[in-house]
Amino acid sequence: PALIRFEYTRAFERPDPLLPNTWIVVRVDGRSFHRLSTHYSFAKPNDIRAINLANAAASAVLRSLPDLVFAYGQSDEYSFVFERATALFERRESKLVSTVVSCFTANYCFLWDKYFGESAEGLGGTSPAVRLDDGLGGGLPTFDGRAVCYPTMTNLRDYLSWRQADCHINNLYNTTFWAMVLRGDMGNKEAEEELKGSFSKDKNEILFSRFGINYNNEPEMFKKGNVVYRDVSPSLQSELQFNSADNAAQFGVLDAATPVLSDNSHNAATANTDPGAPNQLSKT
Ligand code: DGT
Ligand code: MG
Ligand code: MG
Ligand code: MG
Ligand code: MG
Repeated sequence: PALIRFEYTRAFERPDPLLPNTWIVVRVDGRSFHRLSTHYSFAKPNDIRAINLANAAASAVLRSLPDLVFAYGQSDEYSFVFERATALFERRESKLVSTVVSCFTANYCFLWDKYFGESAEGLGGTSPAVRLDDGLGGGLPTFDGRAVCYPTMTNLRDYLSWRQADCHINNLYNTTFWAMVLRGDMGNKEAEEELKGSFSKDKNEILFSRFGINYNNEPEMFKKGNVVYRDVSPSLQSELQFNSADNAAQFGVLDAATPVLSDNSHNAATANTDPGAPNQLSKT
């Protein structure tokens, strides 16, 4: 019978179990969000609607996958951390990654209207001709995903600090760049030129002296990113060094300005890492 005759094709599938006894991190990242953020007129440099939407989608992912303990998000990415001992899907990489990406994407699209509102352009709501042509898959947000295993808590914490340092550096650059362009009436090129090779203190100085902005007073969620977490054990919380003082935030979406990883991990990760000018938003 057909079942027997064709069943051999199953042997072509490759096993892909992830290393046991390690922290599995699945990071999703928006596809072409530079274009998507322009297409939907995201506020620059931070659109609070997009941040809240990503937090809500991440929260739904944690609700759907009980083995996830923690998630950290910034820009168009979110990192999901599985319990070290998880046996979900026998730790098969393709199952874990595809399930997280799919769950996040589905919720992100489903919740779009709730966060972007009726007034904003609906998701994919452009004319069919534009939709076919816009290189955005019909205007629908999509995400890629990857899994990485971290053997020690230090490695895991350093990974999160790395993503947070990325957030900090980009946000400081973008905040300064857009202040110069939108409030200082500089051209994109001109602002880019001036920021080339600049250090953190230079950007802080530009913000303060020209625009009266004290970067330290910018919203925490812009400077540090966002966390969503289950009711994890106090020991894990303290090992990860994230602030859990706000109980209302537990397993919820951190809509308000909320400290995430501790200042220690933040500073440790960013102390030597300001190479000057990542050009994230400079071409818009
Ligand atoms: P990819 O990931 O290789 O498909 O390409 P992109 O374009 O997604 O690049 P990526 O992920 O390195 O950078 C994220 C982009 O999303 C970056 O251009 C900034 C943009 N973005 C993220 N959040 C916001 C926001 O809140 N407001 C604005 N205006 N842009 C944002
Ligand atoms: Mg990318
Ligand atoms: Mg992206
Ligand atoms: Mg990204
Ligand atoms: Mg099935």
